[in-house]
Amino acid sequence: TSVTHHAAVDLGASSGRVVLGRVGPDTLELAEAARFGNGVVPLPDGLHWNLVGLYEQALAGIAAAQQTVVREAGAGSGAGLASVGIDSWAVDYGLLRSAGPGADRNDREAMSLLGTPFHYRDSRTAAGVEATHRQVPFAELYRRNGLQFLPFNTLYQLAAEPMLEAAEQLLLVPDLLGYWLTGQRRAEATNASTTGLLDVCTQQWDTELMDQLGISPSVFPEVAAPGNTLGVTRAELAETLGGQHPVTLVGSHDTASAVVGTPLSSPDAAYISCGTWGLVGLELGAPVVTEAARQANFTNEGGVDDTTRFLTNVMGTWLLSETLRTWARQDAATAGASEPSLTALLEAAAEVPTDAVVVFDVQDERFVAPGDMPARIAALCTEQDLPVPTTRPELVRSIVESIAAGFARALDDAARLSGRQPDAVHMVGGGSQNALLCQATADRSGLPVMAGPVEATALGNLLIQARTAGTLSGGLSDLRSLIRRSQRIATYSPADSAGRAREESAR
Ligand code: LFR
Repeated sequence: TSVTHHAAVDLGASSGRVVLGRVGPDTLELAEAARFGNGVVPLPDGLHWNLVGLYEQALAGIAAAQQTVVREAGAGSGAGLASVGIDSWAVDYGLLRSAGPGADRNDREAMSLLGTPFHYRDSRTAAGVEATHRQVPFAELYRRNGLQFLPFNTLYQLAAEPMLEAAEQLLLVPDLLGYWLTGQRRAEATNASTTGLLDVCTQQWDTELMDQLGISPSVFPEVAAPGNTLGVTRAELAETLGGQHPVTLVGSHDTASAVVGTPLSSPDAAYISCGTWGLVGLELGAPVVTEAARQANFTNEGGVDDTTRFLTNVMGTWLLSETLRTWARQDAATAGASEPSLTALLEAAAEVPTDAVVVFDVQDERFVAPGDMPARIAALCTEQDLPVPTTRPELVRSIVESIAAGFARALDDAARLSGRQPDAVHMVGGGSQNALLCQATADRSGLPVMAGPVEATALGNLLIQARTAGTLSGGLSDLRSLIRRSQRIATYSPADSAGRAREESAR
């Protein structure tokens, strides 16, 4: 049969999902098997993730996907998932060490998790940044790893990691879930590129850099490229998962899968993968590790099929969601108040007159940690002699326009630094559903915005699985043409150029 079924486990910072894909040369259909919340877990020693909980949700989602496939084909048909693939946010990790002898354990080499993995928004990394740059200045780091400065890059976290000494192995989040599922340990290449410890040219571990930083190279498993098979789900899980399924390495950094799932209209087209973060940039054939790129804080992350993701992190929907969380908390203290809804707020925000819009710098560091964003925005505006947005719709509109201004600047930088001239920008991910943000991005960048698909990350994950299974073939542009044929994409034209066109035709 030419159609195969695959389950994509896609974990974002604020929600996770398991998506069932039916894929064939002319077929690309998605069905959500599970969706669950994710977020910051505050503990006395800092901010963490609940990774064991996410693993449990992933298991339930894979099981549900398998059941759907079996039900639709009819029991006894032998139908089932052809594979599973996992992606998540980058940089974060779990540390492991040998579990030691255990009489009932099947796997004699089993490893135990050491401690509770930290959330990259935890502030302990600040000390790690200083310690690291004292040993290797940022300019040299950039030459070696090609990575933009983000205070939470794995190498900085490790410089502030008390548990590292005791660890025998480090696995990034999708690799850790892959280990729990299959018992096999690898470092998937696209995500490994976000650690700061991968050589930007060879895409292999930079053991010399590790030595300089006092990090033992032995904690890192072998790097493996997407498109390889990690293993098969453990026999112990067969009852839960309705059998044993191959686990395929996909672009396990969610942004790498999102770029695969972006139907780029031309080699020069730019993209914005917009969720919690807005990742703004271009797909290139080789890294750009210039002084100008370093100063503009552009990163060269590894992409699927040896591409380079030349991009920069801009504030995404995090500022909006934290603002809504703050208001919900405040309203809960007021009897009779209802939960503020994003849809209603965005509708009201669209009516705010432009002279009430305040554009502020969304890249300000104070917005990284969770908390009261309306208060932090007000403080920033006051410091910079900007008017403070007064009503909720004004603030929401100002946030959206400020994010769009950040996107437009990053698009300009991407063009300047790469020498490419983008003729369109693709907005994918949750942010592509925000019409106000799409239009503002078109207006402020002067480029048409092609919005969608929302589930670009899950799509990119599924397409690499299907290609690995032999259902699809070809390069990224072949895979993307299937997206173009099957998914709905909306276009937002920049107001300015529309206005100019009208003026010109009136003359
Ligand atoms: C997006 C993302 C970004 C990365 C950030 C932190 O979900 O993966 O690419 O910089 O999260 O891991």
